[in-house]
Amino acid sequence: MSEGSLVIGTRRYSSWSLRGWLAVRLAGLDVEEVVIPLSNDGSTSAIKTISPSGKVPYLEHRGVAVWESIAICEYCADHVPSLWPASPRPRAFARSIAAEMHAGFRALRAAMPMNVGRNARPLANGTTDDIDADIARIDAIWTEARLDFGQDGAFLFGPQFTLADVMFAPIVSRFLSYDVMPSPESVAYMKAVRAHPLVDQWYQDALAEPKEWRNARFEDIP
Ligand SMILES: N[C@@H](CCC(=O)N[C@@H](CS)C(=O)NCC(=O)O)C(=O)O
Repeated sequence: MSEGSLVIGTRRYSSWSLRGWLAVRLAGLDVEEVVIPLSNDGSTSAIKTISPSGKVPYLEHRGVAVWESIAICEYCADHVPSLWPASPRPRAFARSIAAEMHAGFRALRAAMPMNVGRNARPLANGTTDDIDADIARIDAIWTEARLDFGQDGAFLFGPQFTLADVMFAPIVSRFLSYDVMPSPESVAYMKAVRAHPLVDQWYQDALAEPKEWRNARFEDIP
């Protein structure tokens, strides 16, 4: 018998669900997964009856309710502290960039919604200054983390896939989908994230979802 449940949205599209799911799986929490197909209008009634915020991911574990992906990350780190880097300086950097991701990059997120079925196809109408600014900032974050903290491994803080990597994994997916090519350092990082076994498992599960769950809001981006 599992110790609770993790409610997520359509894997193909639900970038915040990917974050929550990665954190929960990295922490090894024994929860069953409940997938709710996202509706086309961003207001899925089945989610509203379950999650206090009306959004996914939503975690219930040993009677504790947690929502918001960043809070789920912190809950997982309460159980497995090594999900954050150990030393104060990299840990502060990791927490800062994870929070920056949670709060920001709205232009990029709106223009390039996650769609793991889209492969290296640029936006037909090109990017705007706001989107380019988001891409440049993400490239700078990844490069700084990799050069300052990550040199002994493939991820932002080295060999371990931390909660900072968790928060940026859907951005990697977007860059791959919309053929965004940042610096060579960041491109190497993107390849490492895509090859991570849990990220790959998410892709396989997403690509196996029923076609009826496909959603014009995400599929019809030219
Ligand atoms: N700030 C929230 C964002 C969660 C969010 O917006 N989730 C989307 C799916 S990716 C959602 O539940 N949307 C409601 C819907 O599509 O009905 C978090 O970090 O978890």
